[in-house]
Amino acid sequence: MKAGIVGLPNVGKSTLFNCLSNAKAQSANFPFCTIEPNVGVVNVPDPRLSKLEELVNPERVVPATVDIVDIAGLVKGASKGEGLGNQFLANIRETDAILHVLRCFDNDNIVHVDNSVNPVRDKETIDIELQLKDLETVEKKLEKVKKASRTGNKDAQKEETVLVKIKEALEQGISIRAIEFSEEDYAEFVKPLQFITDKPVMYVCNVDEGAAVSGNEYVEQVREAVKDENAEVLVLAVGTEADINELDDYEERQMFLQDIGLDEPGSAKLIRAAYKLLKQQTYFTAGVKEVRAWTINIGSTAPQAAGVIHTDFEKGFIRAEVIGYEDFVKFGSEAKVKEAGKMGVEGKNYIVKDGDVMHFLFNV
Ligand SMILES: Nc1nc2c(ncn2[C@@H]2O[C@H](COP(=O)(O)OP(=O)(O)OP(=O)(O)O)[C@@H](O)[C@H]2O)c(=O)[nH]1
Ligand SMILES: [Mg+2]
Repeated sequence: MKAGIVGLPNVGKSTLFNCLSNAKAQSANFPFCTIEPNVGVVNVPDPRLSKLEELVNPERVVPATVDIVDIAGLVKGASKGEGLGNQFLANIRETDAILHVLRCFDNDNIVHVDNSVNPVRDKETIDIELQLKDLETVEKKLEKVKKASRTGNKDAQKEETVLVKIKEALEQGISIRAIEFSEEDYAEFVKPLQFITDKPVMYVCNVDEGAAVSGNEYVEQVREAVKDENAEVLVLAVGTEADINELDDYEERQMFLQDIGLDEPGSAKLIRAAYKLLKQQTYFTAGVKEVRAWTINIGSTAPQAAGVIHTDFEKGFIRAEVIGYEDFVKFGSEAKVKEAGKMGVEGKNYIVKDGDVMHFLFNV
């Protein structure tokens, strides 16, 4: 699972990527600086992990990670090959969620491809290109389905109805994620087409230092424009955070953050939000050798969770010993939780909860 950073050229996507990842992407003040996507494996900051470390005192601690991809900027006409065109659209299609970066800062020295700062217009420009690309996909599919549907094929007729609904919505500038489908229709006809505007989205407003805490007028405009989308809007002073990141010393970085009014980097919030957007959650293993955060899809069963550690754990799954994170902290150790009778023993149908501390028993 990976989240892609998407937006107009020169709005700060690669600068943001560099705040998140140790893999350094090239960033510069000219449009289309990025061509090939930059991929980074980013640690997910999780205060629970530090707490478990404190309690267990393990040899090492391994955080959860999320993959973030920095993608080339896109411009009006991209769906028809303008700018870097179709190539970057393919890069977006390969992601599972979109982090849409909007320029919300004034600065005459930083080129804006449309010559003025207007995040709502910019968002629409991007949306339209993505919608046009999806329109192309749905029209191609519709052509095939119509042939089958004319011969009286019932399934094809059902599919045609769904595809027409999608086509009409896209033509009105509505993204596919906003359309309602029945569960079966969605699974059978919509999901396999991997539409770009069906991917979950989050907006990242790139502001200047002074607006890092409470945003600015541009951010308000964005909030107003997306209020019906049920999408998160995150405010981040990308340029400032990139500068802070350059500092080697942790204390010094904290001091700078406090100076601009933050207790943790906005990029940490963004990583956690991206993780959630990808519908990922964490369970922990807490042994003296290693305290570790493991990533699973929300809704995973205990055997599926075990399978993330090793496929044998899933195949040979017998049962799981489960301690809720809050209980682990409250009682302070696995032994004390057991003593208090708060450790669960769960079978193969158990749905893992976020923060569960787990121990698997299995056959090989
Ligand atoms: N003042 C200011 N400049 C910024 C900020 N974020 C990025 N920049 C500058 O804007 C320019 C473009 O940043 P990039 O991160 O390369 O932009 P991009 O979106 O990756 O651009 P493309 O790869 O060309 O699509 C660089 O000169 C950055 O230093 C910001 O928050 N404030
Ligand atoms: Mg870039």
